[in-house]
Amino acid sequence: MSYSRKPLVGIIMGSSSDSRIMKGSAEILDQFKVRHEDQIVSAHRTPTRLSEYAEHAEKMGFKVIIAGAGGAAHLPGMIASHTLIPVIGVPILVYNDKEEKKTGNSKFSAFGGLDSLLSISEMPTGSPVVTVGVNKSGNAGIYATKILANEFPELKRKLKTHKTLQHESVLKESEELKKQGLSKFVKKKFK
Ligand code: RP5
Repeated sequence: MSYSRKPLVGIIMGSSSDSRIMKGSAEILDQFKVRHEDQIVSAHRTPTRLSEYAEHAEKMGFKVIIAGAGGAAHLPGMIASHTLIPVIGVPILVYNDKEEKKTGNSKFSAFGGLDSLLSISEMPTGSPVVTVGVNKSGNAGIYATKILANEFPELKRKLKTHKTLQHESVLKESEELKKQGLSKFVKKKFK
């Protein structure tokens, strides 16, 4: 079976407010041509959907779930407790875009994303969620691809190329930095 024939990754988020951060996962998976299905499942507002979604994910044959949430982020942990599918949690810092639309003020998590990070990573023994850094949804996409690469050798090859490109881009930037000197480099790059 090819990894691009049907969705192998389920991306879920607690609110549409999380979508601009969570799109980072989708972009990486698209880059690797890994199909994904994206949904909103709120642990607090739609609690019964949690178990329904877990059943759906198993029926669909997802191999990984990427779950993002902000604040008291229960979604990744609760989904993990409902399924054997590995869950990657994305703690989200900026949230409540809806508030921003209404009032012009964006509402940030009171503890700068640490609330969400700890809620997701500090799962009790026996129900783990692998957690990426705050807002680092792209890393969740890469990690999901790495899990799939155990089964699909072509993805392993693509990940190797991805690593090589990263290496080359650092070397290229370092060459420019060396040639131009630090002051010129910063002026040019961040003007
Ligand atoms: C969490 O509450 C969501 O994951 C989101 O990060 C946060 C705020 O959601 P909204 O009030 O903007 O819908 O459950």
